[in-house]
Amino acid sequence: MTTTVGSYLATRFSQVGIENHFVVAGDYNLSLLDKLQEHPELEEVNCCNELNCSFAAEGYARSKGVAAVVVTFNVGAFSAFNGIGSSYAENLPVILVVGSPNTNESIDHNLIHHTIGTHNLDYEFEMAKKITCAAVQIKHAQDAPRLIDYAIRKCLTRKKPCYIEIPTNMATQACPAPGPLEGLLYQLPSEPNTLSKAVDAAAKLIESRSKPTMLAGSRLKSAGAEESFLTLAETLGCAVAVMPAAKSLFPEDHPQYVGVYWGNVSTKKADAILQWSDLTICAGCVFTDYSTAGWTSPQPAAHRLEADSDEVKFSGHYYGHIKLADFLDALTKKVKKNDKSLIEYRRLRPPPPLVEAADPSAPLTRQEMTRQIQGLFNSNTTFFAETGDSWFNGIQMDLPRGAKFEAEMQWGHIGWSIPACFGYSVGAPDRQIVTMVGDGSFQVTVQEVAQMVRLKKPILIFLINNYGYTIEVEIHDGPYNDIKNWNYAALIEAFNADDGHGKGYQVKTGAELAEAIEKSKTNNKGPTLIEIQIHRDDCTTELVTWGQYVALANDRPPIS
Ligand code: TPP
Repeated sequence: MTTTVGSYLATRFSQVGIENHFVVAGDYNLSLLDKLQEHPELEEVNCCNELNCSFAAEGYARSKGVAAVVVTFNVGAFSAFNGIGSSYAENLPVILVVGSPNTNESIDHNLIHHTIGTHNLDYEFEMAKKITCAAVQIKHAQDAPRLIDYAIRKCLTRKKPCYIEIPTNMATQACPAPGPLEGLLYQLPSEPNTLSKAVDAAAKLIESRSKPTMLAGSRLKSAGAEESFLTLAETLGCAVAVMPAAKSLFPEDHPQYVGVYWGNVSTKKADAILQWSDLTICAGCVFTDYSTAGWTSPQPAAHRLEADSDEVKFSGHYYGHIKLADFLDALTKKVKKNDKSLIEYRRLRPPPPLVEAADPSAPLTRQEMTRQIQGLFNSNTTFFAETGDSWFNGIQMDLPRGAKFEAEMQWGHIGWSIPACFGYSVGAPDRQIVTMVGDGSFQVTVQEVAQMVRLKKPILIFLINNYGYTIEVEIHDGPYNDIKNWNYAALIEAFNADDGHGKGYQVKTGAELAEAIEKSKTNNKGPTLIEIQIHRDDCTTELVTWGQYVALANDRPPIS
């Protein structure tokens, strides 16, 4: 049986669960886009530019587990590389497909458009190899099944992006038809002997310590180990914290939950109990300058048992080829209850802060704004927190069970949240999406609000207009942190044009914010943007503290 290269790719997309592919058209990918469109279960989603397109796919992968983005050679792909970097950093399987020049161009030694004007056209492929887990170029149609399957298999199993370059004259060429899907999804299981040795040694270590705790990291999600983590936690009965990028991966209403561990900007005194503990079982944790508040809070290595996606390590031990969920499940069967850290935490737990409603007619403050936004959350909410003070505002909010928190803390590209929440909503149309984004970030990717209007996405955007790059002000201030003010709410009318249903409101008091939120609830045919104007210096104290430590880490002189 034969098919075409384009249809082969379409079938594979559909088989792995992709229902929408994010695209920006260009002459090198048009025949491929036609082939993808022919597939009855695939729907194309157009984006305004390739940067946004790659972030939209990144967001879709957050809700659907996998995504695809299709762009054109060089001019499109170079912009998309930024979102692909994000997918790599954030452990998201995104398939980047690039339509490239006709295969005869290289043979004929021609110079062609959308290139840097050299005869060698392999440089994009070489660049892609550095930021994906698999990069392939399809130069002969007969090779397409092997190369496409190789790239997608790697992408799915490693939870990292891949790159597939398809020349413009290749999409319509005949190639063998796709084989069974199982061949694409097959993964090597944990190595049983190593698993058993790792679990024995880990159980012994836990038994030897008197006050263990647990810490969830962001890779818990990509490893599909959230349930296993929860079961181990309930068996141990100890205090459980999450890292900032892992917020919502452990239920916040759970009696063992002790808050977000983020060094000296932790919530609910999670830092006090983790530092008191003599062993923390870290699952899927990523320790960086940001997540350790400028290296001020790493726990001593002797107090850590680190279990990652496919390895386990702790003092004097290293075990590879072990899946995180397998390790946690097997460990659950070996450990005994030890709730000392939880009992101690209950002694030092701070009382919940009493946040009272502000005077409705007073100028709006950050605190009043977060109080009102918190009131919107339910078990169906996904909250997007953009890089900036939105991280700290978001981290401090309490999420009901089922609510999800999304942030891009490893890559940290300002502007990510707007296209990412759009892509996420395409993948999860029934979730209530609430996004908090600063004015500086919003200016980077604002165009994608137009796609929310086009697809009638009822996304609620809180745009925090504090007149500048406040997070940068706290890290290292200068005139470069000032930005041009915009009438953000008015932009929605421009995006609506003749047929849109987006709404934009500008609010300066608590009463105005409450009214705008109420109005947003009646708008289910498009996005609602609420521009919240607050004072330039009205930010979280945590941002200031964290900013100072990160600045100190950045400014360390070279070691001579
Ligand atoms: N460029 C990119 C693409 N990403 C970045 N993270 C930066 C620059 C550096 N940066 C980090 S935060 C930030 C900048 C410029 C400012 C964010 O400002 P805003 O969105 O207004 O949020 P606020 O700090 O005011 O909460």
